[in-house]
Amino acid sequence: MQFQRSDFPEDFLFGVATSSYQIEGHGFGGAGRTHWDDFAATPGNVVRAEHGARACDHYHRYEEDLDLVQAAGFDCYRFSTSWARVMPDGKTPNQEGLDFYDRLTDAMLERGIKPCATLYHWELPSPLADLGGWRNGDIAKWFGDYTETIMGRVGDRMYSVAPINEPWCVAWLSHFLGHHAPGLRDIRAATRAMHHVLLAHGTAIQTMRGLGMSNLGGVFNLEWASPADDSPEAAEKAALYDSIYNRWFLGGVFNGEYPANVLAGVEQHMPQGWQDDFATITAPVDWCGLNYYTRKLIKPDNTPWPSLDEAEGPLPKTFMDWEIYPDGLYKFLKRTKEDYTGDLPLFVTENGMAAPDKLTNGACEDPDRIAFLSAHAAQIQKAIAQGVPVGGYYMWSLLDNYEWALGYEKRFGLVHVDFETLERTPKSSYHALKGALRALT
Ligand code: GCO
Repeated sequence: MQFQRSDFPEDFLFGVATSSYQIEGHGFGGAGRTHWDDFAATPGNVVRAEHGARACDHYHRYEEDLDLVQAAGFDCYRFSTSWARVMPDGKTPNQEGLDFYDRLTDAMLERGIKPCATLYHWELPSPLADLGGWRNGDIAKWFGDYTETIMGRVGDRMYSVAPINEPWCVAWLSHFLGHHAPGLRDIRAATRAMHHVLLAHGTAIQTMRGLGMSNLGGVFNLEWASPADDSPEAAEKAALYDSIYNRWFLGGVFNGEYPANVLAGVEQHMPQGWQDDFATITAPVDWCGLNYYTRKLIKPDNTPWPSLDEAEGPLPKTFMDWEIYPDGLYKFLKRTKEDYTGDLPLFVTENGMAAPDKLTNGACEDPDRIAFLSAHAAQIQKAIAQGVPVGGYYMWSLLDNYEWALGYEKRFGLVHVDFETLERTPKSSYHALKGALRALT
């Protein structure tokens, strides 16, 4: 690694992230069916129709996995709780599920790891999907009830909590582009989901305040949009991409407004009285999390609004075919502070890359990942040097895992997982991080 702990402020936190459906093994512990199980069972949606029933079997192997988090020297473990494990029908508590998160929390604390929870990382219980899922405005209340149930059990031991992982993915990716569950391609459904996901976020924040909790935040995925050429049309399309992807969600939560260039097209689909919801959506948070992976080049095409066409970029790419653009992380940290969050601490809550990693003689060399993390860490240092209050850097991901519609072949882990034997093997990036994060003596 080209950085070490001492290059960052003294209280800067290093962490590693995972999510429930991607690693736990949803078939265990009495969890209920989710819309991801339904999506994956529909041919054509997911590579080889792979699903999360067993995944990394973290449900049974969490102690071994947390040993790895601890041994690397991470301060924080960003994990998620599954709504369908806690409430299989979306509404009724499942003791087995609550007990699991209780054990998991204590196992982190026993190892000196700070528990950083996310309450929704995409596994909507199928019975709630039957009721319209994110299209139904009642979801904010259902989500508030779920928040109360899970945080009523483990909230006293959380270091930090964010309600929703990546609202853009919950709404646009899943209801307009149709790439994630529930796989809809419907502008009205997408619009409602874009609003309801933020209403659910605010409702959960208020619920947790009611439980006396603090250190609550929001986690947003941001993608830098660059025009593919110098034309005004490309600039306009890139601005639209930026608004749909980034500004809608940050603007809603931090400024209580949606960008005009998106609202102009979707206002007709908004639920009645949507403006009144900003009182809840803007419930004050204590920090803001940014998930950052790549940028997009947006073409000046004539596709009907709001379709957006991407051009092939010239930069080196990861196994996801995503351009490696560390500058974007710096730009977002700076811009988020300037336009949305002011002095609020920012956290890079996800950053990492997929590679076709293989075991050779029991070892897994991933020099590209070491270079990727080093380059992004340098951009965080640059932002800090310029006065942006960045409080931590969390890598995606601890383990190779279920990469949603792309199944198990896109390996993001610092630790290699053999999906036949479930054996874990730390990659060279894990060892390099362990060296970089060694406590200063
Ligand atoms: C995401 C998700 C993860 C993905 C990762 C790589 O935040 O998009 O949190 O579930 O696996 O981002 O695509």
